[in-house]
Amino acid sequence: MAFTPQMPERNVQSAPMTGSRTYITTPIYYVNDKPHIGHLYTTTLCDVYARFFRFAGWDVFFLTGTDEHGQKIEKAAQERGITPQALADENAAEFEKLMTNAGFTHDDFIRTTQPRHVKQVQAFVSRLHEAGYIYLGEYEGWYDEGQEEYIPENKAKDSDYKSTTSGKPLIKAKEQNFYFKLSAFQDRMEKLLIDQPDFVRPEARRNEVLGRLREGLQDVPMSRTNFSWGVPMPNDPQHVIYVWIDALMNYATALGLGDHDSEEYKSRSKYWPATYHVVGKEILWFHAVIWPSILMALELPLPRCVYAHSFWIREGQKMSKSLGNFIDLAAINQYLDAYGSDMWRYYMITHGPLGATDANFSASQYHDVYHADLVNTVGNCSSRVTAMINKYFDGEVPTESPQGKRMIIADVDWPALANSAVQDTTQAMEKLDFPGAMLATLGLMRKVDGFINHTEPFKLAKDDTRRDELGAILYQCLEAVRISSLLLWSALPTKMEELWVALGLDIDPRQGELPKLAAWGGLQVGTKIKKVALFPRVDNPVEN
Ligand code: ME8
Repeated sequence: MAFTPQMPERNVQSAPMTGSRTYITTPIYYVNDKPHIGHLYTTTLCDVYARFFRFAGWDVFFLTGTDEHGQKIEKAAQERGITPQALADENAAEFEKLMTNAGFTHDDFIRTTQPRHVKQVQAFVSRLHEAGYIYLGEYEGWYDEGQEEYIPENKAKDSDYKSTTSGKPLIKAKEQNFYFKLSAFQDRMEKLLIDQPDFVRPEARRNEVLGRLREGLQDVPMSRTNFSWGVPMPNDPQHVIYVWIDALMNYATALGLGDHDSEEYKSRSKYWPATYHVVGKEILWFHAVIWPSILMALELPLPRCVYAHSFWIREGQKMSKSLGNFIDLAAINQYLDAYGSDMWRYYMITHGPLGATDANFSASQYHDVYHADLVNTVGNCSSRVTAMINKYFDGEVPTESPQGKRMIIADVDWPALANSAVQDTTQAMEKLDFPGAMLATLGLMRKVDGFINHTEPFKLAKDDTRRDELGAILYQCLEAVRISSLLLWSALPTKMEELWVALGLDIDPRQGELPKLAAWGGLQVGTKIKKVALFPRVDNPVEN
């Protein structure tokens, strides 16, 4: 057994939020499968967050990519009679194309077969070895082939010796491996989860991890010898590094943390530690326990939060290849064609499995949410206001301060309302509470609707003596719509940009000026605007 080095206490704490620099990651996706809703889902969550905070002026780094080593890839390539690298190149290109077509704004797309990654993984493993965290041993136990995961006896028994992911029987594995001394981190891991309750979110997931931690950590095999498609162990190339260890390190290698001479290190190491690793619940253990332990062993700071969402399911059933009920790209395209790409993003972030329970993907719910939130709220509110300004003021933005002083109508303090929508949306976004963020913004638009119904500008328009009042009402409505559109942009980029054009606004979100732009009064009096119709009604839900 290797010795148990003592780690300095400081490494137990992950870094606090910086408030102005943030690093968010998706899992890196396996290249043996075709992309599907799950991949798009996690990446959409990260994209909305990344866009919002770039626009808010933060220094953001958003990473996604592909996981290309391991037995599964080797097998899939053999079945097709091609090399694993050829299979990886082909499918990684498909993932990358999808990410680009979906308009995702990742700053890098990492592939684990890239030399930059391989080199750093070997450097990290050498460091772990030198620090005494790796030793040679014999593994005899259960193995989930599909997940490429070693399963402890008690967990295997609980699942009736079947994979909890694929349902396939676990296999008995006996092999000589290098082990990572995970057991050395028992106390520090428990302390981390207790001292920093937000280290794993949502709360229910944290409790699961803590429960399993308390059963005791066992050392884990970290190399394999029965196949060769992987990163060779630096000290013994007969072994390849276990795909999960290789994959987890992507979050650090993309920033060059394993190679201080690299360009990546110079320009990107400032982003470490990650603010969020966003993952699906099935891979939480790797991210919440194995990865932090590796980081502690490497004396690197820990991420601030591992966010493990649940699954999209269909008609109450898990989506799986065997059931053939995956929402695949063909199905997704039907939704995109019928409702547009912004609605896809909106549905993902507001009705997805962000919390501890799975979310049912439903065509009828999709249809209803589109009409309630986008057609009847965002669309209706913007078209009502722009139409009235066109009708009553020839499309020229009127003033809210006809006598040089802002008119207060119906006792509504619009600057305060808008300011709290900005604060509430930002705070919710920071917590990855996307439904909360959308509720705060749509709340502002709903107030505009209520204000119109209450003040009845269409009646005032008939009275020439009340033009000042009419102008002030419409200015306030349009200004609230403008501020809402800034807050909605990260979720609905296409339509909000369309709205900005109609409002004569020249906005480049990459300039990071959201806080300045969101201040009340930014709308210029006299600007020529056009009437908008952003979200057309759709007759019937998609059938599939
Ligand atoms: O696990 N609902 O890759 P993977 C929501 N390579 N999200 C889902 C989903 C569903 N039904 N199905 C999949 C791997 N996902 C490893 C990760 S990271 C260092 C290595 C999403 O291609 C979710 O984010 O199987 C999940 O964690 C991920 O896809 C798994 O992708």
